[in-house]
Amino acid sequence: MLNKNTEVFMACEADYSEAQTVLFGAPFDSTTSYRPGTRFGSAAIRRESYGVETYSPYQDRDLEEIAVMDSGDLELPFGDPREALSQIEARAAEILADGKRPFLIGGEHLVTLGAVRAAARQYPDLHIVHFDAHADLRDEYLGVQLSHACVLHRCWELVGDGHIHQFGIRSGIREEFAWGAAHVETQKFTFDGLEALTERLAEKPVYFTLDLDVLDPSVFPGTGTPEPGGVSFDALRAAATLVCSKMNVVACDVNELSPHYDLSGISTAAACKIVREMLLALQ
Ligand SMILES: [Mn+2]
Repeated sequence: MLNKNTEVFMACEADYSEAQTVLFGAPFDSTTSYRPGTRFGSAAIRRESYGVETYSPYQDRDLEEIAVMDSGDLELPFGDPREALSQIEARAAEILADGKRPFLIGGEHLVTLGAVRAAARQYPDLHIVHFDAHADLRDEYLGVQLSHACVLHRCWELVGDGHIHQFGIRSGIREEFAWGAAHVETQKFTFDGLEALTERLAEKPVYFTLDLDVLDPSVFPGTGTPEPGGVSFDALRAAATLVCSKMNVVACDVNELSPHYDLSGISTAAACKIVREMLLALQ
């Protein structure tokens, strides 16, 4: 008997009823400030996942042994961030309401705001752990508030002071860092302090947002705003595993892969491997 060709992230074939984590893609890049292309990120990650193993030698766990569902990509309207965000919010809210964990794959970083809106409504004491090269704390960029350059400022409006914890940040304007010093916690350049944060947040509900451009462009050139001086793949893998295994991550996302800027495919492979490690650590 022949079966329909329905592509999912490798081994993420659980039924919705049994899945604890539910993947969905948001192929949206309308506010990207420099080089667009992240709309192709989620599909590339899904397709290229078959190039890496389901088994993790780091964690001695296998995706075949856990229940994850891949619910596919949303069909988002390009050029309308408000409508796109409301569709992302609705999908995340549905998954959260069913007692499951949404795992969003971008798309540009603005997509995070949709999922954070849903998570903050369900968990009023929500904390956000944010890995990125960029502070993303501007109030507006070129006169626009719904921009990927402003996404963490928009999230701050939902979760408040002291609830955003940034790591790896190495780019922004002076005013962003000054504003951030009063409202969020920012660890520049590294993941120093992450282990202490896992203890401080203990059982607090956490939204984990991972902008892959926190990686050095030498290992992750496939992104719209590459920023030299980033962390190594292994440092990111260890840090993301720590967050997902030690914190109470109620929702998360991986964003800003722009696969066409890296014809070697290494960036997409790195993204696939990080998603695998996160899925395994979340269980
Ligand atoms: Mn970034």
